[in-house]
Amino acid sequence: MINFKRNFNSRYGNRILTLIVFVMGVGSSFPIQAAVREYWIAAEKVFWDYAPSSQNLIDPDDGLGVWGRSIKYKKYRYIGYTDSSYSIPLLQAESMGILGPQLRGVVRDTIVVHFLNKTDRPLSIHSHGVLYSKDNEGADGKSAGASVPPNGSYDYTWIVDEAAGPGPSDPSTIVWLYHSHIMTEEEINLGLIGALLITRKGMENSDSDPFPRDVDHEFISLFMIFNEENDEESGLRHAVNGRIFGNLNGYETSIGKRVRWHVAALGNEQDNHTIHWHGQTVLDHGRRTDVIEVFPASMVSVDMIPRSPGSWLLHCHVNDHMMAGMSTRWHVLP
Ligand SMILES: [Cu+2]
Repeated sequence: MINFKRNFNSRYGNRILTLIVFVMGVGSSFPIQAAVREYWIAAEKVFWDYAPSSQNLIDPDDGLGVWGRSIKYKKYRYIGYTDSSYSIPLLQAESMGILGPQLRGVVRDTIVVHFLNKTDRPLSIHSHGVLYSKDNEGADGKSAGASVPPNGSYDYTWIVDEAAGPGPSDPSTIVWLYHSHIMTEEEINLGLIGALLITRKGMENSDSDPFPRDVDHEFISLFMIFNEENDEESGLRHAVNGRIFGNLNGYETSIGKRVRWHVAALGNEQDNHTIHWHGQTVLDHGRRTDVIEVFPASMVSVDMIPRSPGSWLLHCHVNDHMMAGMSTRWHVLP
């Protein structure tokens, strides 16, 4: 595999390079496209707190119920770093919670993810949406990137072709999930999950800033029930980005801003969620609504321009999930 490391010295974990080279996969080759965005991601064991306030911040009088018997667990996470020293973590918005680093690309880019497995079990990174050779799939058998052993590393190369970007009816950015894909269900439940945003070519702010120029704030919301104790109700954590009962902070915007929500779900058959915003409607591919339906591994991007100031609920509208804490607030300043 091509080693780009010496070409970069990035403090931001996202540098571009103009170059045309070829990646040779097993039985296939893809041209690397003009801009290369580099990321350094380590998988690490962490303690995760589903409710750092130890309170039900939605209905304080109700407390955390059976779902609060334990709120801290050993989890595994993808942690982003600025460079190959894996010493300085990337800054990450508080609202992203347990999610891995926010990856971004623009159509025609190439994304190179340098993965270092600092845990005690083999892991991988498999991304939805992008173009990859078998060795860059991060899944399925014995190909090179399918299983990275403890203390091992691997460089994944993903091509952001037209088919990885927004379609004709999509907004200027769309969301893809990435996750580990060996014991997939276990690894997702452990917390090895993140999101990749792809911007339509020409809608990026600049070559170095892939953020879409027609949006002021982008938020990611992963609705997922983590199973901590053999499917016992008291062991289920009905979470938004890994936080329960209003403990996810950082969804902050203001009146008139152009806000895009990238909503996704993961998990099992109970992870059928109906995401509801109070105070505001969203535009979902031309359809006006204030509830978005997601199934496990669904990914959808919707837009809004907040019209009413306040701290508003954002919650799953499935009764059992709502009662179990799948709820937080988003804040609209005047
Ligand atoms: Cu739900």
